[in-house]
Amino acid sequence: MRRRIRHPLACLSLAAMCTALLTAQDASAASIETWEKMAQCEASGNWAANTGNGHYGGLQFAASTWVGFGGTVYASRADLATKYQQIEIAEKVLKGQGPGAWPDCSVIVGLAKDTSSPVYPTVKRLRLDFNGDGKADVAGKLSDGNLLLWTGNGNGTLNTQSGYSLWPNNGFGQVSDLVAADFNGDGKTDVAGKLSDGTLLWWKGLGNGTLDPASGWSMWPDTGFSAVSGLLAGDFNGDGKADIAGKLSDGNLLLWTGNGDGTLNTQSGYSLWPNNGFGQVSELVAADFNGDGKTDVAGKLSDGTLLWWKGLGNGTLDPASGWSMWPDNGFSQVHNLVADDFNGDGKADIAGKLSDGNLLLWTGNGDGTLNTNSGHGMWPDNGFNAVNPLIG
Ligand SMILES: [Ca+2]
Ligand SMILES: [Ca+2]
Ligand SMILES: [Ca+2]
Ligand SMILES: [Ca+2]
Repeated sequence: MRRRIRHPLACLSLAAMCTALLTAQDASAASIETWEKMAQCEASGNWAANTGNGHYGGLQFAASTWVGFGGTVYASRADLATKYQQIEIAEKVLKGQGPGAWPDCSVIVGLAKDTSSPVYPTVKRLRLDFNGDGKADVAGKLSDGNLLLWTGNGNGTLNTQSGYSLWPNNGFGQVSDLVAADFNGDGKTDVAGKLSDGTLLWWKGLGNGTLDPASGWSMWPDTGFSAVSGLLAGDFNGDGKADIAGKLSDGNLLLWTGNGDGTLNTQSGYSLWPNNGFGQVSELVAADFNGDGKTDVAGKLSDGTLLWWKGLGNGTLDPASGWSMWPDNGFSQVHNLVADDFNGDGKADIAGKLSDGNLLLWTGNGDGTLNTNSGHGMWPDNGFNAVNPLIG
C-alpha cells in the first residue's frame, strides 16, 4: 500500500458524508472479491508484484507493514506469499489501520463499504495448487524421471505455456505413488512419494511452483510403506493436518495421521474402512466431493464404475457409502485420476487420462456426482501420453 499523509477528516456541514466516513473507519473485513478488486487497482491483479517501488504483492504491502502484521509466518515478503496469505495479512492491516492504509484504491474499490469477511474454505482445500495462485494445477512425472508442473488457468484448462520443472533434475525416476498436500502446514503444497525400498519421503513446496531442492525428508521412520499402495493425501481426521492413507495388499484401507511437520504419527495406521473391501478399488483419489468440508475418497472398480465414499471427518469413511459418481462404467478407459477443484467453482472435480494421452476433466456437482455433460480437454492435444503418473 502506498501510505500517504492522511488529511484530518473535516465533518462540518455535510452530514451524510461524515456518516460515510465514520462507517469507513468501522469497516474491518472484506470479501475475497473486494480484495481481488483491490489487487487489480494496486498491482494490476499481480499477486507476485515486485516492481522495485518498495511495495510488494497484490496489495502493495510495504516491507515493514508485512513484517509488522505477522506476514513473515508465510514468507519474507508479501509477493512471495500466496494470494490468500496476503489477504489474511491484509485483513489484519485493515483492522489495525483502517481502509486508509490503501488511500487511493480503498476509495476507488469501495473497500470500506464491504463489511463481509473473506470466505476461504474452498481455496484453502486446494491440494494441487503448486504455485500458490489459488488455482489447481496438474503435475506429473515423465519417464526420464523429471517432475513437471502445468499450471491451471482456474477455468478447467491448463496454461499451454507451462510445463515447468518442479524439481531441478530427473531424480524422481525411482519415486512412485506421488501425492500432494500441505504436509508441514505452511500453506504451500508439498509432494510425498515412495522410494522402491518402501521409504516414504516428502519434498517441501516453496509455493512458487518448485520444491525445495534441499528437501526429500522421511515421513516415516522405516521402510514399512513398501506394503502400502495407492497412496492418498488429505486431512481425513479433520485436525487441519494433512494425512496419508493407502491400501494394503489384503484390501484394507489405512490412515496415517500427519503431525503437521512433514512426519506421520508412528502410533497411527487406523482403518479408514471397516473391512478389506478396497481390494477391488483402484485409482484412489481424495477430495471433498460433497462439499461438507470433510475429505472423501473416490476410486474405480475393475469394471470401470466410479464410486465415492463419504468421509466422516473423524478418520473413517461412512460404511453406508460407496455411491456412484458417474452413471455408467465409462471410467474404465480413464487412468491416473486426480481430484481437486480445477474450474474454480468451489466443487471438487476429477481429471484423468484417456489411453490416447488426452487429459480430460469431469466437473463435480458438489453432491458426490460428476456433471455428465462434462469431460472436457484440459490440454489441447494428447501430450499427456508421456506423463505417468500424475501427482494425485
Ligand atoms: Ca507445505
Ligand atoms: Ca489430519
Ligand atoms: Ca465430504
Ligand atoms: Ca470444480
